[in-house]
Amino acid sequence: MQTILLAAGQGTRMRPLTEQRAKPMLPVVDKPLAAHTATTAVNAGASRLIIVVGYESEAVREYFGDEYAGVPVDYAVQSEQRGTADAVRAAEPQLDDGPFAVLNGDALYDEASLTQLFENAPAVGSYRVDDPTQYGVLYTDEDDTRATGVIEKPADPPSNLINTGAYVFPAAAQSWLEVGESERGELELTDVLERACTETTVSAVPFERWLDVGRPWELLEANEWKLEGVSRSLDGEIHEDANIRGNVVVEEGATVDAGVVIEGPALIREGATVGPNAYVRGHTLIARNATVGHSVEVKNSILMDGATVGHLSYVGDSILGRDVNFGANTTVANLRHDDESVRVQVKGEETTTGRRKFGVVCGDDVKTGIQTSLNVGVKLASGARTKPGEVVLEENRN
Ligand code: TTP
Repeated sequence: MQTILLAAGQGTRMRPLTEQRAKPMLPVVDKPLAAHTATTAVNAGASRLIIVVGYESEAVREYFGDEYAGVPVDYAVQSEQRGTADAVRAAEPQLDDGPFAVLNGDALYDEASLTQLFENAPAVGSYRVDDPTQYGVLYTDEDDTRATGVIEKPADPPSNLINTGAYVFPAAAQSWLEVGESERGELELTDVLERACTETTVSAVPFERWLDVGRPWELLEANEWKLEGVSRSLDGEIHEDANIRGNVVVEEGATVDAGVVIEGPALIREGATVGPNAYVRGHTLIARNATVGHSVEVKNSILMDGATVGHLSYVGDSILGRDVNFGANTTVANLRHDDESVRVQVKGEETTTGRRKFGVVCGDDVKTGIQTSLNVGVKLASGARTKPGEVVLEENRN
């Protein structure tokens, strides 16, 4: 199945993590987010990938090259991010005259479901949720096996099956890509889905697992998901006094010093150093050349390449961008005293994460002064600085 992977978006809701990179290139365990999608797609039957690039495209091209997971890779450029139908239109000249799949490069799918999608074409992936009002919702027939339409964020949803953004369109849809602007001013692929539903039978394939990674806490969820799949493998240099529990991967070239406790699932990548006397708790990714130093506790967090938390710190449920440096004793709050879900500003709007525990999000090159206190849900823009002893209660400090 020829498969278009959409990876041109600006990822504005994911800022500051996307200030300097495309969202599909954000790290999820051992590879970029879109590489998980691409691998799953190939295992499910994608015979060829056409990746639509636009925003910060160089790194995408560099990573995927001209072959990935044994299938050829081509690129289409969407110079202006005008919407998903426009992105597919950019790729259309490269399609052969058969049916084609379209997947979001910022979503995780499970392989069995994607296989079902490819085998039941034309098809759209659906996912059952309790409250569909904030999603695109499918109209379906009585037994939910056929999609008959789609509606965005309805107050009165026609079903609790939402659109996963995974489609297989019939060949004829190649000539249906010129759609009008939607209410939000974008050219939407859901309009092409609507047309497919009227012209042909579109299966609604129920997905067992699916995650749309649009906002920072969803990147933590993506890592939580994919860390569940790691098997214990200790290839780095590990001090005999370190205590490694459960499914922990310490890659060759990583160092774990004396007195360290690591609880899985966790991944310590090549060039990273942990300890002495550090505590790394479950669902943590310590990426390449990152440092977790003496008396530092890190839990359920992502430290991107080169990030350093050197001394006497607590980092919980947080994402630290590339080359972030936390001064000694920088401490992150990840729980509200009233036990409510942590809220984060997303494009200027206070948004609930739905998580009882969520810490901070730091763009690349953030540096905190010693004894900085960071409140729950704080975002620090790339390159931000804090003073020694500073208490950061608010968002988006520059
Ligand atoms: P979105 O998540 O809707 O858009 P985005 O990635 O730009 O993020 P944000 O809304 O936070 O700014 O996009 C869904 C998928 O489609 C995603 O994989 C990116 C891709 N896309 C394009 O390739 N081109 C586009 O013009 C748009 C809008 C999205």
